[in-house]
Amino acid sequence: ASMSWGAAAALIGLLHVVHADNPIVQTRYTADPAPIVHNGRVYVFTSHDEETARDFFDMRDWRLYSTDDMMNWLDHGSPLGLDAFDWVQSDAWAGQVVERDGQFFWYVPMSQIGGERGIGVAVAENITGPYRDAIGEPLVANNEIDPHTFIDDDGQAYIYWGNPGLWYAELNDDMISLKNDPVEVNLTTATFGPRRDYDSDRPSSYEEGPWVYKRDELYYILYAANCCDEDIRYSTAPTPRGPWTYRGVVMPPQSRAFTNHPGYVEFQGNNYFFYHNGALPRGGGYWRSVAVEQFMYNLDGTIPKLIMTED
Ligand code: FUB
Repeated sequence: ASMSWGAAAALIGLLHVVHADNPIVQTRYTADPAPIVHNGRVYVFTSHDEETARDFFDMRDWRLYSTDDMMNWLDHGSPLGLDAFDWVQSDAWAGQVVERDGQFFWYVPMSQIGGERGIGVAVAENITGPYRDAIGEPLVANNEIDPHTFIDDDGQAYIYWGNPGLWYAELNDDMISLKNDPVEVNLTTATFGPRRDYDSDRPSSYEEGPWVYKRDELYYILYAANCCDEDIRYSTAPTPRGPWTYRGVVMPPQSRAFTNHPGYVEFQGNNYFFYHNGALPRGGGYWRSVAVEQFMYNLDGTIPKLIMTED
C-alpha cells in the first residue's frame, strides 16, 4: 500500500522534531560536558560521578562520547584518569580538550598530593587517546579549578579558569606553558551580572565553569553563576581579554543538582548548548548527567533562555 502525500509529509514533519533523549549518557553519571567538533563528529569529554559518592564528589576519571547525528552516541570509555598524573591524589573535576597542530590537549583540575588543587595537561595524538601527562607537574598550581582553553582566529590560545575568581593567561604555541602572568578578570555586576543573593564581597554572579567562544566578531563567555543553586549566564566582549558586558541568564537553575556547567559547539549549521543536571534516576548533586539543547540565536546575537530537560 502506498502512503498518501499528506501522511508522508506528516511523517517527515515528525522526523524533524525527533531529537536525542536527554540525558545523553544514561549508563553512568557524568558531568561537566566539554564538546569539540572533529572530523565530522561531536566529541563530548565529561567528568564522571562515581556511584560511591555520598556527601561530596567522588570523581576519579574522565569519559568520552561522540556522535555524528546528535542522536546516536558512541561510548569511547575512559581515555584519562587520575592515575595518569603521579603528582595527583584525587578530584578529577571539570576539564576540556582542544586541538592544535594534530595534537589534543586535555586540561584538567585535580587535587595534588598534599591537597592543594592544580590544573594539569594531558596530550594525545588521537582525539580518543591514549592521553599521557604532558608536563609531569601542574600547568597552574594556585588551588584553582575549571580550566577552559580557547584558540583565537590569529592563533593565540588563551586559558581561563577559576572559582570564585576568574583568571586568564595566554598560552605559548606548545599549549603546555603560559606566555604571561595570569590576569584577574574584573568581576562586577556590569561585567558578570548581579549575584542572586547579594554579597558585598562578591557582587557579581560569576561562580565557575568559564566557556569562551567567538561568533560573528563577538566573544562570548558562558559560565555557572550563583553558588550553590547554579544557573548559567553569559557576557560578551570585543576581544577574548574583555572588557566583558553582562548579557543575561541562559539557563535557570534546576531542582536536583546544585551545580551546572556549560559547553557549546556549532555543528553542521546548528548550535548546541551542553550542560548537566540530576535527571537520571537517583540523580542529584553528586550523581549528575550530561544533556544538550539545540537553539537558535536571536537576530541581534543574544542567546535565548534555554529550559533544561529535567526528566
Ligand atoms: O564536577 C566538579 C565541579 O562541579 C566542577 O569542577 C564544577 O564546574 C562543578 O560542576
